[in-house]
Amino acid sequence: MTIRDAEVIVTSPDRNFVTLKITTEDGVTGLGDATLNGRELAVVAYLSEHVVPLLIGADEARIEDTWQFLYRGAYWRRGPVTMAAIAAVDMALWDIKGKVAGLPVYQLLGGASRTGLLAYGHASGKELPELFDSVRAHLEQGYRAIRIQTGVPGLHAIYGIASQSADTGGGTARYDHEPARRGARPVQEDWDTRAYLRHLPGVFEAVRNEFGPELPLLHDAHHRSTPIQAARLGKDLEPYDLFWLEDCTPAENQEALRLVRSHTTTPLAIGEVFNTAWDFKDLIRDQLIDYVRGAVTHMGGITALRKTLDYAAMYQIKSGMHGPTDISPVGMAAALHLGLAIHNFGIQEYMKHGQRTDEVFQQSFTWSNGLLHPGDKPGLGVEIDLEAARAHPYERAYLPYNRLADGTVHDW
Ligand code: EZ4
Ligand code: CO
Repeated sequence: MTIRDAEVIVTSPDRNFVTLKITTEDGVTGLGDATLNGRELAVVAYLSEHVVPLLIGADEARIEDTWQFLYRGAYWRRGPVTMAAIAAVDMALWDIKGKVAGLPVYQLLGGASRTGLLAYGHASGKELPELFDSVRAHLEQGYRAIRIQTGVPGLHAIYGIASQSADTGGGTARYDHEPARRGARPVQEDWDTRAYLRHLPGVFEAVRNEFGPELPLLHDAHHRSTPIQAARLGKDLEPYDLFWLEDCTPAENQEALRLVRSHTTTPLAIGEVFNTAWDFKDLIRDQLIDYVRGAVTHMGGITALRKTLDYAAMYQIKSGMHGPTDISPVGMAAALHLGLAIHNFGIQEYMKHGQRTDEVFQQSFTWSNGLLHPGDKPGLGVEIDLEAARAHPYERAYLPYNRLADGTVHDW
């Protein structure tokens, strides 16, 4: 068989998604997620102009070779746009291989290492009562692990706090946070790290008092602290036994994690903005992190993230794959197949997509008793309804950004 066609599909049911659909001469189709939140059309251009022409006539069975050809052959390596494009091709080829074999992708990766994947959801609230309601709502939905984000006194709009009036497709309020907003310009939010550091430990104390010691709790610091501030945060949160503290410092300066690590035993997770194994290499080798946050969609696909996670396994470092709603149902399915197969699975981030998204993408993964499972359909188990996709054309959307009180742009 060879590849007959490759189509780049842009759709915006609840938010923008970029999907690659590869079709073989025998009519087998495979899907890959290429969504890069807020910069979607850059990946569309990379795929359409530079990758699709190379795929036509290629052998879809050669997944590793295609990955190496697209990565090394371009000369210009790494970067979120390139790696999201390669990821989409890689996922689509695994989807095809599964369909040809009549097996779900996790079987091709070695079979299930567990019965299901522990998932965490996003609880948030500006004040404690709203936060507690949000935690309760997540527990009722079956979540067994919960990320806690909260308002900070004096700050008007900050990361991770849901707008409960947001209509996300089902028409119902939701407590989790989707940061991208449609519009001509990014929304501006506020930040003050000292106010945050004073406030957050008390929030975790209140949550522990209300919900007890067992519930795994997570927190995303979203790259906002300096190394010494992050060290203090990790130390101050130790009594509340976090599952992890995520992205405590900006990702570029990896040495920062050494300083944080020397001060705290709070487990550290990092890497949702990383895009290759090399971004993780030193952090893994020096045991400066506990969880790899890379997404299949942003790390160059199943092929590349598998290698990174196998390396991490040698150091008892586990997966914590990025799974917000800007990972499409296709990217989520790829994460679930990989997570089910590897031994060093840690936890999977899981925010439910809205109803419109579920109409465009027919998914076969299941969610019960707090555990996700990719299902047993051949391939990734996701199909796209092209007519439904066409009904939701692209709309420009941006992630927000931050300014301090004096107007300085701060890390987001
Ligand atoms: O801000 O997915 O852990 N999850 C996160 C997300 C990210 C968005 C960026 O595209 O940090 O909410
Ligand atoms: Co994050």
